[in-house]
Formats: sequence, structure tokens, C-alpha cells
Amino acid sequence: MDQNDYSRRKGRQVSGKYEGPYRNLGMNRRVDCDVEIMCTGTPMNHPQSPTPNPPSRRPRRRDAGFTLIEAALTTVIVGTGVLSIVAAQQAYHQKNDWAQRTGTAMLLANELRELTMPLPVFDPITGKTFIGPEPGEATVADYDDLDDFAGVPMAGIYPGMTFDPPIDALRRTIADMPGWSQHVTVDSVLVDNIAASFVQPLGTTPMLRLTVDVLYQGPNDPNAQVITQLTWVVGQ
Ligand SMILES: [Ca+2]
Repeated sequence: MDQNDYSRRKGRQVSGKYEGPYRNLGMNRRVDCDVEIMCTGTPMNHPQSPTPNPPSRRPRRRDAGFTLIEAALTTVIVGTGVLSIVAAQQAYHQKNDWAQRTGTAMLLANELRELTMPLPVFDPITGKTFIGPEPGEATVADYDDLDDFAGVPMAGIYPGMTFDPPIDALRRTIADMPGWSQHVTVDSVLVDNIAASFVQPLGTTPMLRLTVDVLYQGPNDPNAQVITQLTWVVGQ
């Protein structure tokens, strides 16, 4: 038996392909396979096999699943996205909370400004001779001029008035506003320099400058903070 006869009987592998013995059986068919074991015996035992396997030139597919690198990258990408969303949500709540506080503070400041609009600068009876609430004017409900809001002087200094809880333009206490307060200060200013930081003794000029500070102290805040400030001047 020469080499050709042996190859015809056993089949041979040529350039990585398997060539079966069909050529010698008169079937004029050729079988190519990747590995010999897939073809050994099949052509001989099943010569009527209609369609031999076509040559496979595509790369083999990997097994299904994720590698460790893919899982780590997915975790990093998803984690970064979640953190970004959480940070954006927190920033939105902070901005919204601050905007709400500012609007509330401005509303409270304007309530006091509206309250003082119809009042004269000085008391209609005592005039400039008595600054601050006159005897008998114990509460804000009794105030009848602007200098009453300068408060009762202590050591020659008029401290102003604090309303805690805050009040509205009708001098009523506003309920359900814990942490909020209004503070009013009254200064005498020169007519030609109403924005000066230095002030004149109260009652020495015909013009008063009123400043309202609206403060808020949250449950966890150590001190009250000024949320907004409103200033206006009124001439005699
Ligand atoms: Ca008065």
C-alpha cells in the first residue's frame, strides 16, 4: 500500500482541511473540515449525506457573558451617572429653597412698608419733641407715626422694633411662620444725602430712613440670618 492508497482510505488533511475519500468512490464530492475528528467515519458510514458542512471562515464566537473589565466599566459609568443625577437634584432643591425664602422675606418686608405708608413722620401731638412710642402706645397697634418704630431708647440709642412672629400690613400676627422675624430701624438722614452711612440724631432732620431686615432661623441654624433688607425714606 503506497502513500496515496493510505490517504484515500483513511482520508488526509491538506493545509488544515480534510479531504475525504469520495473522489475515489465516484461521487466526485469533496469534504473539507476544520478538524479530522469531525469527519472521520462520517463520509464512509453515511455516504448519502446530502450536504457536507461548508467551510467556516468566520472567527469563532466567544462564550456568552461579561468579562471583569466590562463589568467594572459598566459599574463606573452607571455610578457616575447616578452621582450626577443626585448632585443635580440636590442643587435644584437648594436653589428652590433659597428662592422660596427670598420671596417670603420680600413679602414680609413689604408688609411692614405698607403698614407705615399712611403714617406721618412724627407724632401729630408731640412732634419732634418726643421720639419713640409715646406713653400709652404700648404695642404696634397703638403706633401712629414713623418715629414710634425707633423703639424705646436705651443708653441714648434707639434699638428699633422687632416683630417675632412677623406681622402683616394690618398689624396682625402672621401665624404658621416659625423662624421668621422682622426688625425695623429708624434713622434721621440729611435731605441731600439720604444714602449716607452716617446718620443724624433722630428728630434733627425732616427726613427719616426706615430699614427692614427680615431674618430666618431654621431648626438647625445656630443664629438667625438676614434673608433680605428693604430701605426707604420718608420726608416730613
Ligand atoms: Ca406716636
